Amino acid sequence: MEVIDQPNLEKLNALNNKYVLKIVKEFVNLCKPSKVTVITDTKEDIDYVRIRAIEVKEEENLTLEGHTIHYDGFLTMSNHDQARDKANTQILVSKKEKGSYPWINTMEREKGLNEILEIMDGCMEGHECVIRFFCLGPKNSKFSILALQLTDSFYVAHSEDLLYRAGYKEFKRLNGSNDFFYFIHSSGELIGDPPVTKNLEKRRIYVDLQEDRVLSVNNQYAGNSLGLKKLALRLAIYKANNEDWLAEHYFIMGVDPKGKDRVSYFCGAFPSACGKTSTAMLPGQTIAGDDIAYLRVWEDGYAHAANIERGIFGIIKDVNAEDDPVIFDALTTPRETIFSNVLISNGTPYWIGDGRDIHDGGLNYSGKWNIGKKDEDGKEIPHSHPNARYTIRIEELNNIDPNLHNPDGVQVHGIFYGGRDSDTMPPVLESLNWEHGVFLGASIESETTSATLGAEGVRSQQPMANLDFLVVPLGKYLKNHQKFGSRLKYPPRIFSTNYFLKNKDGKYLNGILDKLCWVIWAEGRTNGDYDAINTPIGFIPQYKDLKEIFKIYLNKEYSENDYIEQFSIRIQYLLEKLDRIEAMYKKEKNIPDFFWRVLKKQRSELLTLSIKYNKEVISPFEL
Ligand code: SPV
Ligand code: MN
Repeated sequence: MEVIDQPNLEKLNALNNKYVLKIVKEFVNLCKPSKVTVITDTKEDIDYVRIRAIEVKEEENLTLEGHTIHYDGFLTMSNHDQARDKANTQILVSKKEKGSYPWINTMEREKGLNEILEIMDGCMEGHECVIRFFCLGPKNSKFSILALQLTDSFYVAHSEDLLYRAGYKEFKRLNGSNDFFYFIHSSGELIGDPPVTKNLEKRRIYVDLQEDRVLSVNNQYAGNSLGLKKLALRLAIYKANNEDWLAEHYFIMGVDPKGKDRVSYFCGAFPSACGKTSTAMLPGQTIAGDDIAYLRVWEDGYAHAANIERGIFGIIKDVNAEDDPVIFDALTTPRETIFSNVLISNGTPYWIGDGRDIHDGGLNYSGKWNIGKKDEDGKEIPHSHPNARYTIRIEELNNIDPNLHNPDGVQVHGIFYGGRDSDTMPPVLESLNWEHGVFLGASIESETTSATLGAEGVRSQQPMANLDFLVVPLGKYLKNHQKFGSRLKYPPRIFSTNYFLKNKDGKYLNGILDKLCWVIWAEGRTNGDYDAINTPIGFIPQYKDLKEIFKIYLNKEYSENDYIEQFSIRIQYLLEKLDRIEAMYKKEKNIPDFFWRVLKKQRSELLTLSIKYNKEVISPFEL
């Protein structure tokens, strides 16, 4: 490996880990970078990554100190690298398993490896490859999993620095063990200025469960490229479901109700672009994580959760001073921040829904941009991509939760599941028990958004908002959830939320900050503060409690009419939803019995209700 000079080799050798050396040798020989640089946990090494990202033009400095812009590849509005590529993300499995799970892209391992290793042959030619070491989860804790990343993208290496905990020292503590995940990434051949992936048609992300590794090539978008994000989540889901813990698409937040001397921790899973980060960032509350958490059964009888990350890769669309004041403030003040795929004019970033008039002119992911610019297919190119993002450290925020790095994680009191649902589920509801809660999570539906490639606005089932990342059969995943709860003395209460309910005229029934009120109600429920109305679909809030919460937290008059519109039980819609859920789950063998039990009970109780009241929509005041 003559591409590694002596000082870099010494950094590798100091780890005393033959397995690390073997991986480095194998992939340096295959990918053929012109230079290899090893990044330890020192400031000097970390600064080097940031400086090189600018030098190689993967990022460019903006006016505010610490702000940079990065672009991902773009050809047209439907052919680009601005979102996760589901079709080319494959789980490598045995011949026998291939095609046996309806929701998982599977490929025969040998075939997949042959294909991707061929694409990766020489993929780093002319590039510098960086080797980075990280720790998923707090260091020195039951949650920690170590991760090794090789990449020829300084944007990827820099993003990981903002998003993950440095782990070179942790690797030293491994004492030569091979117990870690590893990720090989290459942007592949680059084109243009700024340089972006040229061969998007050869983009591949192959998950090799057998070796605890993911190989990713010909992409830059973080959801495809960053090993530690959604690629590691897939490996962790496999591990968790074959052990006894959970690896989930959860935020973690501390909920701090006014005038009550306590903070209760909540997790929450929402499909992309359904209000997940803005829930975790609600004013007056604290954020301990915005995307991925590991949960374990703890000695105190609670589930404990830890954020595997330490930063946020958030959707920037609709972040403005009014609706997301905390994030907006963070993004408009100097601090280390990577903007991606937004419009830049005179060193200032602009994005959709930023509360300003659309700025005409500047540079965006399509190059030089003006209002009205169209792609090759005649489709209008928005100034900022709907899935444009920002990357920051949670430590930069003043709403950071003090337990972000606690090796014991936090005690989980409640879990939210939500989707983008315009007509069926009420804004908030509490499950009847743990199994019913697992059912609630398993039956999230959501109208698709711009966070993945493909059509927008199509309703799909999104169990636990984790289906995109599932690598074990759904039945096994649900069973693991059920068992997890049954081992807890105090299982978290489970809540479903829906921020997207609309009236007959297609108008949203809730303001963007109303979600604070649902969160406060849920927190109160976990502490016995509020009674609730028992319905076939779960416990719903009483009007008087919401009226008070809206007044205290938003200074808003919450009317009886609002309540009736939002919390009426829409029997026909709910029954149709059950039919869709049943049809989906019937496609999979070995769905646990409890799931069917809950579904049948809910259907028969809804039918009984509709007969009793002889109507399809029942006001909560009548229940
Ligand atoms: C999501 O889409 O759920 C994200 C961003 O958190 S990505 O990294 O693309 O997964
Ligand atoms: Mn996510």
